[in-house]
Amino acid sequence: MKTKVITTRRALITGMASAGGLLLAGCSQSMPPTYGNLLRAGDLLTYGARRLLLPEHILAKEYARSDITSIPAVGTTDPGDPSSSRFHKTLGPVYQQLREGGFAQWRLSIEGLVARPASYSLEDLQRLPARSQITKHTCEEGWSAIAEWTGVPLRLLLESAGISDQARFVYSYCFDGRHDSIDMLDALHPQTIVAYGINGRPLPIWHGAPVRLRVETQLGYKSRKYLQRIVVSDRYGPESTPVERGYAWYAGI
Ligand SMILES: Nc1nc2c(c(=O)[nH]1)N[C@H]1C(S)=C(S)[C@@H](COP(=O)(O)O)O[C@H]1N2
Ligand SMILES: [Mo]
Repeated sequence: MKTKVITTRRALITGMASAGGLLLAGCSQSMPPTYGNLLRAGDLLTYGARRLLLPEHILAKEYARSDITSIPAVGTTDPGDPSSSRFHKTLGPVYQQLREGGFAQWRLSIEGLVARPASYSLEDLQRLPARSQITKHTCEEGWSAIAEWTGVPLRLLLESAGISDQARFVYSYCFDGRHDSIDMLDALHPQTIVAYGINGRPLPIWHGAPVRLRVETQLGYKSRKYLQRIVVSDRYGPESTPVERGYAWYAGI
C-alpha cells in the first residue's frame, strides 16, 4: 500500500514536472538550473510560471515609512564570532579583521564573465547613485518584516563591469560561507540592490554589514548578508548554495 502511494505521488510529481516541461518546451530560459531533481519539482513550477506569465521586471510592493516594523536577525548574526557554529574557518578570521578596521579595508569584487572586473570599497559604493526601498522581507520560517533598504542597484555594478552575452547567473560569496546565486533576470531587476543601509542607518553586523543583497522578488534567504565577492557565470553554481542545505534555489514570491 505504502509503495503504491509513493508511486502515485512520484508519478504525480513527474507528471507535473513533464507537464511543466511541455508548457515550457523550447523555452530553456524558463527552466530553473535545478530542473531534473525530483525534490526540486517546485522550483520548476514557480520559476517557469513566473518567467512565463509575469512581465520581466514586475516590482515588489513598496511600503510607506509608517509601515516599517521591527526586524529580527536570523541565520548568521556575526560571521566574525569564532565561538559561533557558523564561523567559517577561512573567511571568518578575514571578516573579524575587516570588522576591527571598521571595514575600511573591505572590498566588494565584481568578477567572472565581465569585460572590466572591478573592486569597490564601501565609500565607493556610497558615492554611486543609490536606491531606497521600503519592502517586506518574508522568511521561509514564517515571519515577515518591513524595512527600508538603501544601496546600489546590482544592475549598475554589473553594467559598468560589462556583462558578457554568455552570462546566466550571478553568484554571491559571503563571509559565513553561505554562498548563493540568482539568474540574470533577478540580478538586473531594478529592486535588486547591494544594500549598505537599513532604516536610514548603516547596516549593523547582524543584518549583514558592510553590505548585503536585497532580492525583493524572492524569499528572505536569497537576500544574502556579508557580501565578499560577486561573480558572473555562464553556468549554475557556486558551491555551498541553499540547495545543498535542502532549500529551493528559486524561491519566488
Ligand atoms: N550570508 C548569509 N545571508 C543570509 C542568511 C545567512 O545565514 N547568511 N540568512 C538568510 C535568511 S534565512 C534570512 S530570513 C535573512 C535574514 O536577514 P536579517 O537577519 O537581516 O533579518 O538573511 C538571509 N541571508
Ligand atoms: Mo529566512
